[in-house]
Amino acid sequence: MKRLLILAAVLMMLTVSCKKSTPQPTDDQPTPAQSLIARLDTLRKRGYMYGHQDDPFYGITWQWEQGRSDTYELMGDYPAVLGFDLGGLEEGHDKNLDSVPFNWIREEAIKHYQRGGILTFSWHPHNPAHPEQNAWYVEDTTVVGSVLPDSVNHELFASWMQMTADFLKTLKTDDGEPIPFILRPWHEYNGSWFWWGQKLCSDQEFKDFWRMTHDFYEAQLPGQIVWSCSPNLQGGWSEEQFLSRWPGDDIIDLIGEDCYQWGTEEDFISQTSADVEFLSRYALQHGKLFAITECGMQNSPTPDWWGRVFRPVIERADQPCYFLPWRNWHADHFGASKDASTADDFKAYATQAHILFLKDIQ
Ligand code: BMA
Repeated sequence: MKRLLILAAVLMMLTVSCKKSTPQPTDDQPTPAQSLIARLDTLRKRGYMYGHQDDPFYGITWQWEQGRSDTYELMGDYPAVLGFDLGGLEEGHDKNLDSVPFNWIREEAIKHYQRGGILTFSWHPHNPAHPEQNAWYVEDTTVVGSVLPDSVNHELFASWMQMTADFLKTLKTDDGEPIPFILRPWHEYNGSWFWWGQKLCSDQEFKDFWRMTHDFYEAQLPGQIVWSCSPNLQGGWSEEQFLSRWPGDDIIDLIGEDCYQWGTEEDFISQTSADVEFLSRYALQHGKLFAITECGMQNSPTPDWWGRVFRPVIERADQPCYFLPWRNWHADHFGASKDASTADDFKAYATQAHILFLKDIQ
């Protein structure tokens, strides 16, 4: 009898310890998106990361060569954040608007996540009221209104969102876990070069459009998306101006600044500094993250641009998470590369400022 009791006690202990070592999912387990937000929040206290659009597909002097990366060839490491664009999925194309095959995007995105990297997606869909025209077709100011629920182009636009959602659903680990990512739709909305831009819709239409987008994807990919809202360089915001098109604290996780130097260095420095101070402060006060979600200088004619012009600007921000130079497409290159005149300066800046690359966040 005594032996039996001991056996029963041992069995009970084993059952308890088995339960302990296999955590059961509970309602308060964070979603993949919440885990990514927490990770970004932890990382920004250590420094800011380097991101790059289309890094695995082409560089300044090469295109479509598997295994290459301008970032790796200059820095000996990959970007911490990789950016990809979904434009073209809505047309059922195999390649995006920049000729990158979607299957290859999926492959690189999954690979990057599995090696510890962070992903961000943008989407430049065609104009839904003029589907043969691209995202830059701005001759019609009724387009945003026309895709809202019950409006004439809603069904078509919902089918476009569905096609992109179906692609994003294929971002899974080998174990079938959904991969979290940052989604940055309707960016640069304070400019008027996209069909969702400032002069192309009313404040209310824009905010309704954002909320519709958010609610659609959250229903399709619940808890998988970190939402980024990124105005273009404004040159100083008033709170009233900013809030007039702010989609809402309840649906945005990360505020971005898209900022290129097209004009003079002085203007870039003063205007971008004013923006990042305002936006990063708003972000901190409202429990949001902040990043420079697109940036660069076309053709990089100024060899010390990164260290001398860009660095003081990003360092005016309160706890930026990352900066993401745009794609290294021919002469339109914006990011780090050994083939750019900015190579040495970028390397010195990245090293001195302890910018975080992939290995730093793994
Ligand atoms: C723009 C340019 C375009 C490109 C688009 C989406 O800034 O680089 O050539 O098609 O982004 O990547």
